[in-house]
Order: sequence, then structure tokens, then C-alpha cells
Amino acid sequence: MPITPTDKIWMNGELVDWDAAQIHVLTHTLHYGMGVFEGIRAYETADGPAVFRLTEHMQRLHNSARIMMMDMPYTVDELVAATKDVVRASGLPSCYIRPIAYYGYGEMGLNTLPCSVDVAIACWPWGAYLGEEAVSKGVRMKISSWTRHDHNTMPPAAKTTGNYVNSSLAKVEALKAGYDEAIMLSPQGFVSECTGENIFAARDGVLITPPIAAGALEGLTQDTVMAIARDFGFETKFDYLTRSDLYVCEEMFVCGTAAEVSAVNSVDDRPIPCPGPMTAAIAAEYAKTVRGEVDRYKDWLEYVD
Ligand code: PPE
Repeated sequence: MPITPTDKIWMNGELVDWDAAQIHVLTHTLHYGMGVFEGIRAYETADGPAVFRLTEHMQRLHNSARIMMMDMPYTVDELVAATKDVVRASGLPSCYIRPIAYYGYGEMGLNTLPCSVDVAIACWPWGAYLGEEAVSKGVRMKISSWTRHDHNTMPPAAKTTGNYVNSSLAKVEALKAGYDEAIMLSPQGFVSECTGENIFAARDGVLITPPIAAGALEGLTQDTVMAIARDFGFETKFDYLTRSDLYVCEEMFVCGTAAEVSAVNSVDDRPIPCPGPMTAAIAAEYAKTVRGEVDRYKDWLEYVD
């Protein structure tokens, strides 16, 4: 998906011009893939742009860094303030925000301990992540031939740049085969997540989502969806799912900051009712929640001004 440039990018404490936000070709993370990042959205609200669950995203960034033994040079509060500066500087009413912490230039080799950590935060306008069609018709899913990382190989609980090599292999395979998105199975064969979204599937009226133990990222949208579902009186739980559970589920959707709540219309060409009633209700409520239109969840909005 193409990037539309904005004016400024925050780099190591300063707002720099978009085109000046460059790094050296010998930047450590470019070679070894050990960086941590986030995907966040700001939405247009009646009170100006607001970033959805910003502090929690920055806490997760810090947690990813802890898993990687990377020393974060900025506190959560500093990153929150920097994000608001970037969004404000863009003048955009809504945008996608990409913070990244990476090992910079100056060291080579696999010992990361002496490496300096650089941090950047950029934002730009980003539309429907799984395509406009996906929103109206639902997405076609394929179980990937690529297995999700194991916890003892590449910790999937950390949002690490290198983890996404696995996601990209699966994404391209699925697109080439004519599907919209891939579903990854854990090394034990359980449903894990998609290349950039968590999964919910309904069995016997219960919305089930795979746990972190199955290799899923601890999704903030997943958490938002569970809160919204409970308000509607829908039962939700973390549990293991097999591919057969997906083939016979009553309804299914995937969710993430970029993808928001996207209904699934088939898995491996087995049709799934789409959008299911719980999916439709949750997707509509999610759209209102992120825009500050649901009083109960207003605390999740962090206003830029
Ligand atoms: N799993 C993965 C693998 C993942 O990348 C994301 C976010 C999620 C689950 C959902 O997490 P959350 O956003 O907290 O609900 N994926 C980001 C997009 C990745 C990309 O660069 O593309 C996102 O949604 O921003």
C-alpha cells in the first residue's frame, strides 16, 4: 500500500522534514531484523484528532523492547507526547502512526548489547488495510503453508520487525493464490493469527480467539472487541482453535489496528456466513468507539490537542 508523505517525522527527539528522515545503509536492524514497532491509528472526532489507546500501544512497544533486551531511550510518556506532536504537525484529521525503535549505525555483528537504539515516529493517511472490497464483501482466507513462529524461535508476543518475514511470506503466498489474507497455524497445528490481525471465530454462539500461547500477538483491537462483545452480551473466550473449527464456524472476523474489524467470507474456499450478526454489530460499534462516539470508552481516546 503506497505511503502518502506528510510534513514531519519524529526522529530521536526532533521533528525532521519527511525527506530528511534517512538512515545509513549499514544500520544494524536493516541487516539483522531486530527492531520493535507499533501500528496505531488516530481518528477524527468531534474534539479533533484522537489517538486510540496510544499509551497502551507505547507500553506494548516497551514490552517488545524488554523481550528483545533493547534499552528504550524514551519513556512511554515521552513517546506519547512525541506521537501527538507528529500527528499535530501532519495537520491530518485521521492517520496511521508507525513508531519504530531500531539498532542504528555504528556496530555490526550479532551482539546487540553495544548498539545504540534509535527511535522514529511517522504518520500518514491509510485507508482500508484489506481493501475497500473487503469491507463490503468480507475477506477470503487461506491457511498458510508457512507455520507461525514458535515462542522459542522468534517470540511472537514481541512486535519485532524480523517476525514479519514470516508474515510477508504468508501474505504473498495468499495473494498469489487469489486470497485476501493468510491464516497462520502454530507449530502445534493450532490457529494462531493472520499476518497482521487477530482472529475471532464463533462456535456454538461463543466468540473464540486464540491465546498468546498459540503464537498470537496480544492485540489491542482484540481486547477492544472483547469489551464491546461483552457489552452486547456475546460470550467471548481465549481458546485453541483448529482449522476445522474455522471451516464449520458460524461466523468469523479478523481485527487489528490497520484492518479494524473485517468480516471473513471463506476459509480455504469453505464459505462462512458473512457478515455474521455478531460481526456486524461489533464492527459498527468499533467504528463508533474509535471516533469517541461511545461514552463508556471515551477514556481510550488520547486527544492530540
Ligand atoms: N497480529 C499481528 C501479527 C499484527 O501485526 C497485528 C497488528 C495484530 C495481530 C493486531 O494487533 P493490534 O493492532 O494491537 O490490534 N498489525 C499492524 C499492521 C502490520 C503491518 O505493518 O501491516 C497494525 O494493525 O497496525
